[in-house]
Amino acid sequence: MADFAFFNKQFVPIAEAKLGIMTHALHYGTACFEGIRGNWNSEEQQMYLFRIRDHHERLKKSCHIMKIDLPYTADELSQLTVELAGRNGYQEDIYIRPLAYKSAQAIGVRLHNLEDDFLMFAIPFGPYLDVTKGCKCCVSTWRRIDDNMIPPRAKVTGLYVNSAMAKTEAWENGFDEAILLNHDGHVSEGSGENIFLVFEGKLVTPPPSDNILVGITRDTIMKLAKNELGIDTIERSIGRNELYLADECFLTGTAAHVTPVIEIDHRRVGEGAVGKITGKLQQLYFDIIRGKNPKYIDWCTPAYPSKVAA
Ligand code: PY5
Repeated sequence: MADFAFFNKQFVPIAEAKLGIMTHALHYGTACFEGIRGNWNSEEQQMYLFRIRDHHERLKKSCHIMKIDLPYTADELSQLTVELAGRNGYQEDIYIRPLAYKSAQAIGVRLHNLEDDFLMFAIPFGPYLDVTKGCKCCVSTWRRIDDNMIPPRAKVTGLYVNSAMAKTEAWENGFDEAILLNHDGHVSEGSGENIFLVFEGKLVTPPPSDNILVGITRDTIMKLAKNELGIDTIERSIGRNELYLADECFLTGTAAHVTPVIEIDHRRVGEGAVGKITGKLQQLYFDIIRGKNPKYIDWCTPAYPSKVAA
């Protein structure tokens, strides 16, 4: 079966979806994207797309900030996502990438007076970081970009140069992931993940004002911690030293799921293994994203509706 992409307002074989070399977004990073997971449930032979409407609502907000005209509602985008996954028919975990971009074949740094377009494709996608053993992080020498440079709340492609700088520096120095501080020196987030610390049984995570992307997984974890474990999350600025003193630490993101952090800057976090609260949240999260917890089934959209049990 050919893999399909949504491109130029229609579904086409992915090999036929090609962009011109003058595309504005390629030159200036003028595009907004999302990452959405489809999680394969082998018992049900079903693919569950996680929180698709929330992802598309965030995409709409990113486009608003970037003056990209995206002529679909969040519901229409969700419908297109289900259709894309259905046409591809994968029977394994996938990652869906919607991208709204300045499609004009034009030179000139600006946001105004340029055509926009939207594309979307899906690829098989396993774990992004080691969710079992956990990962080793460093504090990056690169600072998280400020709201007055490129709004971090928007998932703008150009913004990801900042993440790529930090990620590669971390990797070249033998770490799995980077933790970026903002301009005030407060902990902001990972290169592609939000960060949580555990102190005395409570969760602590940086507020949106510390230049984070307001993650959908972050929101999921805050709700699960509260509803299922009775644990509150405190949103407050975090100092670098707290990274070293936390009882537990984990990263959250669509790609990263819930990834335990076992070491930061060559210092053990807690016991240097997956923490108790981290482990519980991880288990809850993995069941929910595969549609195995009826209480949270509204977050999961089946990609193969014909297989939904009557
Ligand atoms: N922070 C940044 C900078 C991110 O890129 C992401 C997601 C998150 C936080 C977490 O957001 P959410 O929980 O809504 O996914 N990053 C993308 C992802 O699909 C790309 C990562 C390589 O996970």
